[in-house]
Amino acid sequence: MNHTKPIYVTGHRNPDTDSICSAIGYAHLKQALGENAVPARAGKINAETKYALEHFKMEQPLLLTDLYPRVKDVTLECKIVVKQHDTLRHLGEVMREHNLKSVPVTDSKGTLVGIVSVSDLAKRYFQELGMQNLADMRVRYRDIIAATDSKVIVSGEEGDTIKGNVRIAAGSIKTIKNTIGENDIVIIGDRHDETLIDCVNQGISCLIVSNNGRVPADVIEEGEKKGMFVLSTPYDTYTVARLINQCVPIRRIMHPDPVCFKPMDLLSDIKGTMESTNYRNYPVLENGRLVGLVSSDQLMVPERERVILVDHNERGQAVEGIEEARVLEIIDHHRIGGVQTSEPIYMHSEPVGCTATIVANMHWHRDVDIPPSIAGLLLSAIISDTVLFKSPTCTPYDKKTAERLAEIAGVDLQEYGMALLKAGSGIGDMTPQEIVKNDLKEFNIGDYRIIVSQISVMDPKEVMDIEPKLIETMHELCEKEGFDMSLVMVTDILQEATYLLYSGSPKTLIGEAFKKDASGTHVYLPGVMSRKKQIIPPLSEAVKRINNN
Ligand SMILES: [Mn+2]
Repeated sequence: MNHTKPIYVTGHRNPDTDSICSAIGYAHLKQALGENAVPARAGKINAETKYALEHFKMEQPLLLTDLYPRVKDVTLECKIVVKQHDTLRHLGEVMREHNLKSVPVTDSKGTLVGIVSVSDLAKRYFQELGMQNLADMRVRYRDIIAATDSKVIVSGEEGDTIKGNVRIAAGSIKTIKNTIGENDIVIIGDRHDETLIDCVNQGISCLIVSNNGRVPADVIEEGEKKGMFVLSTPYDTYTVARLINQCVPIRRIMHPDPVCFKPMDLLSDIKGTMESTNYRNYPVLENGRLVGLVSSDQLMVPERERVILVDHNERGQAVEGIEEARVLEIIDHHRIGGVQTSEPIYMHSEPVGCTATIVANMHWHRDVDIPPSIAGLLLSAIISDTVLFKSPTCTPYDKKTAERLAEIAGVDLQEYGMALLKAGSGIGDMTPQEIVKNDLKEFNIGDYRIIVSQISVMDPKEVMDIEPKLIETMHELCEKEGFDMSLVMVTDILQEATYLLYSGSPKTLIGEAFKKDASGTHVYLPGVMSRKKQIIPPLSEAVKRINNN
């Protein structure tokens, strides 16, 4: 399998700054090591990340909505097309030369008008016994001339399609006169009697003399007068007749208006159409332009997208369709949430404050320089994940890495750090839905499906003022998506504390986990800033205790 497609490096859904910046940073490392890696994102960029990208003049990574295999993933490039007015002879040559089973057919402007297959050609071969109907097939004289390698002794009206029937002049003159009629195309051998001129005088449109036969002067003279074709071919009569049959334009045997697909069609969506139509190949069109073919055989084994996950490892947090993709590597700093792969993978997990810390040091361990703009992004991720080193998840390693990155990026750590956090801290014009879904992660804890969102603010009052509205939205979200609980962490960066809002059941879980009175809609947790270190572990422990009782 040749890997022309890139490896996507992506963070989790509802991406935070670490998920975006570590994807960019790790893709940079892979590229530097010679791999075709492309940074991607599994969702919309938040205000804080936007600030970082703009500050360091970096582009947003490519949006990956899902990893389900699409038509574009199995489309074969198609360089060979035939024109609808080309002959079957040309088609046969093209198919033989390129070993093709089907060929798309275009008009003279290059627009797709049909598709033609080997079986169409075979069908035509068995039908060609009745040669007389060639007139209906709109065969052109010039194609006959080319196909039979004829020398044009007298030229009739070029560009015309043939009108009469194709006849072989054989036997007595009487028989011949009885068989041929006006406008016919007559194939004749090298005869030394009056047959040739007699044929011309029947008002035929084309006389083809086989075996390079002699053409008498009176035939040429009369032919010119009548404005008909007189041709001389090196082939014998039988061969000429067969070659004329191959002059039928492709248009006559192709499938017009073929079933076409678009590059972004999901393979799962086109399977049914393929089964019901049962063709071998289908053209793929993008904006009406032919981009390739998709074969029904390929559908069975599409090449899976290759991805590297950064800043997450749980399926529920990964981009949709991850089960259809091949995960090559995981670079992360979260709990291992039940990873299962079908083959060995590279996994780099460290209990540090930020994925970007791991990514930066991987560069240095491999002697790969980090450009200032990427250093700036990795730094932004560390500031964001550790809330400027205040989060309990922050390690001295994160701090040391951040200091080194700040130097490369040429920014003042404290000054830039506060500006970044401030950019991401206001709720601005966010709707309750957007707040509830901000940096949302799904966790399976015991038998419970729990979603935990987090919003970091300088002034929690702004969010807590609309608490009833948020609780209502959280309740609706649980009902709609089937979650047991929805939690929202409203984290006060300055006070280093979190208001934990909750909706759903069992509410006893909150009281059990945080040893607080959980009869209301939120608990206040001083010193709590980290979801993965201070929210998820106590919830897991509480679920275990509840289950044991
Ligand atoms: Mn992270």
